[in-house]
Amino acid sequence: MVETEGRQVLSVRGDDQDPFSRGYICPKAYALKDLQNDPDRLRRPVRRTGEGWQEIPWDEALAEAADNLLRVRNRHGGESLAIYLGNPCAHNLGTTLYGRVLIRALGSHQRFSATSVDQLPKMISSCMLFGEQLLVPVPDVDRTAYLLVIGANPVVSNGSLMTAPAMPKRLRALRARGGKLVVVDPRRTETARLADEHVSIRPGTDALFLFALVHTFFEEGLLRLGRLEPMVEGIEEVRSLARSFSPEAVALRVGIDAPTLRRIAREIAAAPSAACYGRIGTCTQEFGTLASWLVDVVNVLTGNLDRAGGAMFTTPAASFKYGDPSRKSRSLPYGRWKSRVRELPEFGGELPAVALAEEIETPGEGRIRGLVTVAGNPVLSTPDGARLARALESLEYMVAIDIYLNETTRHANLILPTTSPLEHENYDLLLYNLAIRNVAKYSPAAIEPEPGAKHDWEILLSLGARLTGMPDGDIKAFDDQLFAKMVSQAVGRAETPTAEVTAAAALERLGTKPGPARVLDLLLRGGMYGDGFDERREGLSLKRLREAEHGIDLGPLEPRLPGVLATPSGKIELAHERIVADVDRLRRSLDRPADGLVLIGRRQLRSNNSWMHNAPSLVKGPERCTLLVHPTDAARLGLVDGGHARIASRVGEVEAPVTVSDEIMPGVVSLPHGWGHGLEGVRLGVAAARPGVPSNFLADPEVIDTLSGNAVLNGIPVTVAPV
Ligand SMILES: Nc1nc2c(c(=O)[nH]1)N[C@H]1C(S)=C(S)[C@@H](COP(=O)(O)OP(=O)(O)OC[C@H]3O[C@@H](n4cnc5c(=O)[nH]c(N)nc54)[C@H](O)[C@@H]3O)O[C@H]1N2
Ligand SMILES: Nc1nc2c(c(=O)[nH]1)N[C@H]1C(S)=C(S)[C@@H](COP(=O)(O)OP(=O)(O)OC[C@H]3O[C@@H](n4cnc5c(=O)[nH]c(N)nc54)[C@H](O)[C@@H]3O)O[C@H]1N2
Ligand SMILES: [Mo]
Repeated sequence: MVETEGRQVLSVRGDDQDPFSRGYICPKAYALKDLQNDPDRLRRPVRRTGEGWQEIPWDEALAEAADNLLRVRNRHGGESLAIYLGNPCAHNLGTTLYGRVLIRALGSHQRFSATSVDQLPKMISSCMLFGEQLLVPVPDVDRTAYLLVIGANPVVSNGSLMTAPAMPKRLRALRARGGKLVVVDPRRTETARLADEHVSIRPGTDALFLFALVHTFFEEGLLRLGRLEPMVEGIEEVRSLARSFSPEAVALRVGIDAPTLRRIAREIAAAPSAACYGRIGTCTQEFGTLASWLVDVVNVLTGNLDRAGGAMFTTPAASFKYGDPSRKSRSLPYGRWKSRVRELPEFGGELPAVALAEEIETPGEGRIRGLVTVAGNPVLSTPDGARLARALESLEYMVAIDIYLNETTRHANLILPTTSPLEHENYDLLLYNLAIRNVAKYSPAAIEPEPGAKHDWEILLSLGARLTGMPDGDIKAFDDQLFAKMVSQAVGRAETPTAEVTAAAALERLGTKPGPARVLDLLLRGGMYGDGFDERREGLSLKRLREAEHGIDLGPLEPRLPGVLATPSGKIELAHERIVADVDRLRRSLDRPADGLVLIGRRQLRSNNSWMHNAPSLVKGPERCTLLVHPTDAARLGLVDGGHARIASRVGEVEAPVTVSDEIMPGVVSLPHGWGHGLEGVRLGVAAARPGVPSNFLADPEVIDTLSGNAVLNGIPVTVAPV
C-alpha cells in the first residue's frame, strides 16, 4: 500500500487484507520510496558526449537510437545487433509483454538475458520432462509434510521459482504442524536456521547428492509412483543411470556421509507428502541441468509430483500457454542455432550470456557491433564483468533502456530512462506461474508519472516501430496491429472458454487504448478463470481485478497432470536423451582430486542483485560486501575478522574485508554479488560511499554447465591471501 501526496511518496506499507502477502512486506518494497525520490535516477534521455552526459528530448533520443542501430545493421548485417534483457524485465508487465516486440524488430539471433545466469537449467529440464519451459513444479509449502530445500534461501529471497511472500511464517507453520524442513547448503543460511536440519554440501555436487537419493530409492525398494505410474516414461533408464551413484560412492565428494544420505532418502520416501525444491545454488553451477532435473526425478519417483503437499503446477489466471491444447508435441526449443564463436546452444530463442563478450570481441561475419540493454547490468551480474566492460567499450553503438547510469549503462551512447515501479501499473504475469497458491492481483500506478516520462513498453514499441519502418514510430498504429494478431491467435480455439468467441467480438470488448492493460485483459478473460469475453458471466476480467483492490485468491494449487503435459509422448519423459548423455560428465567428476578453496555467493535481504544500492534505507548499517571465511580456513590462511583479503581466480582479482564465521563450511568462502559500484563513470551517489567489490570479476565464462550454457557462479576455484 503506497500513500502519496501529489508525486511525493509518504509511506509504503504491507497490505493486511491481501490474501497472499497477509501484510508481509519485503524491505525492497519500502525502498521504492527511496527509489522514487532518488536524485540519481534518470528522468530524461541522456547522450554520451566527449564532455560527459547531455540531456536530450525524447523524440530526438528515440530517432537517434533507431537511426544508429539501423546504421550498424546496414553496415555489418542482420546479426551485428544484439540485445540483453535483465532481471527486472520479468517483474514488469510492460517489459514482459513488449520486450519481444523489440527483439523481433532487431531481427538478430544474438539475444541474451539474465536467464542464463539464473534459471536456464531449470527451464531446460522442465522442457525435457514436461514439454514446456514454464512448467516448473512449485513446492506446496503450505501443505507439505517434508520440505527439502537445496541451494535456495527463501527466507531472504522470498522464493523465486516458488513465489511466496512471508516465507519465514510459512516455514514456521510447516514445522508447527509436525512437518520437517531440511536445508542443503554450504552455508548455514537464514533459512537453515529455521530448519530441523541443515546439511552442508560441497558446492557443485548437488547432482551427485540427488543421484544418491535416487539410487537409494531403487536399491531399497522405496519407489512410490502412485497415480503418476501410467504417465511416466524412462524409469528403467534412470535406474541404470543411478547405479554408479550410491551414497557410498559419492559421500566423499559431496561432503555428506552415506548414512545421512540414506536416511534423507528414506525420510522423503516415508513422508505422507514431500517436496524437493532447488534454486540458484542448484542452477548456477557446473551440473545445473542435471541437478535441476534430479530435483523433479525425486518428486516423481516418490509420487510427490502434482499432489497436494508435493511439488505442483500453478493454474495462473493470465497465461499465454496453459489450457491451449494446440501447443502440444512441439520440438524442443534447444540448439536450433548455436553461438558463433563457441557454438553454445540456443534455448528458447536465446544464447548464453557467458558468450556475450566473445561475440563482441571476435572479428568475422556476425560479430556484434551494436547492443541494446533493457533493465540489465551484465557488467556486474555475469562472469568476467571486467572483460565484458572492455568489450562494451569497443561497440560501434550501444543504447541502454535503464533508470540509472551504472556499471553497464556508462558504456552506452544513449540511455533511455523509464518510469519508476511506482509510476506504472503492474501485474506479476511471469511470477504468478510459480506462485504457491493461485492468486491474481493488479496494482495500478501509485503515482502519476512526471510529464513526458515514458514507460518501458512505450520505448520498446517506439524503437520497434522505427526499426520495422513504421513512420515516426507511430506506436498506436503499431500496437493495434500487433494486438489484433494476438487476439486472433488467442480466441476461437476448441476446448477453451473462448471457443465460441470471434476475434472481432473480443477486440471490441478489449477497447482501443494501446499498452499492456488490454493485453492483460485479453489474457485474463481468455484464461482458465476468465469470463470468456462475456460481461454477464462470472469470471475474471481486468475490470473485476481492478475492483478487487487487495487481489483475488483463486485457491490452493490443484493437480494438473496429465492435462498440461506437452512432451512429444504426452508423458513425463524422465530420461530425455540429452540428459542421459550428460550423466557421463557427472560420473567423471567422481574421479577428480579434491578441490581447494571455492567461492560461492550470498544474497542479502536488503539488497537486490546489482541495482538497489543507491537506496539509503537498504545500504545503511555495517559493511555487507565481505568475504565469509570459516575459522579453520582463516587460521590456515592467516586471515582475521575485520582484516582484508585478496581473492584471486583464473580470470580476476578483488579485495574485500573478511568476516570469520562458522556459518560457512570449511573449504568454501562466500562473497555477495551485485556490488562493485566504485567503477569509473558510475553515477550512484549513495552506492559510491559503500561500493563493495564486483564478485563476478572472479567468475570464469569458460566454465559452464555445458548442457545449458548457463554460467557457473557458485563453486569457483579461488586463492585467498591476507593484504
Ligand atoms: N533480498 C533479495 N531477494 C531476492 C534477490 C536479491 O538479490 N535480494 N534476488 C532475486 C532473484 S533475481 C533470484 S533468482 C532469487 C534467488 O533465490 P534463492 O536461490 O532462494 O536465493 P540465494 O540466496 O541466491 O540462494 C542460493 C543458495 O544456494 C547456496 N549455494 C551456493 N552454491 C551451492 C551449491 O553448489 N549447492 C547448494 N546446495 N547450495 C549452494 C547459497 O549458499 C545460497 O544459500 O532471489 C530473488 N530475491
Ligand atoms: N555471482 C553471482 N552473480 C549473479 C547471481 C548470483 O547469485 N551470484 N544471480 C544472478 C541472477 S539470479 C540474476 S537474475 C542476475 C541479474 O542480472 P541483471 O538483470 O543483468 O542485473 P540487475 O542487477 O538485476 O540489474 C537490473 C538493471 O535494470 C535497471 N532497472 C531496474 N528497474 C528497471 C525498470 O523498471 N526498467 C528499466 N528499463 N530498467 C530498470 C537497473 O538500473 C539495473 O541496471 O544476476 C545474476 N548474477
Ligand atoms: Mo534471478
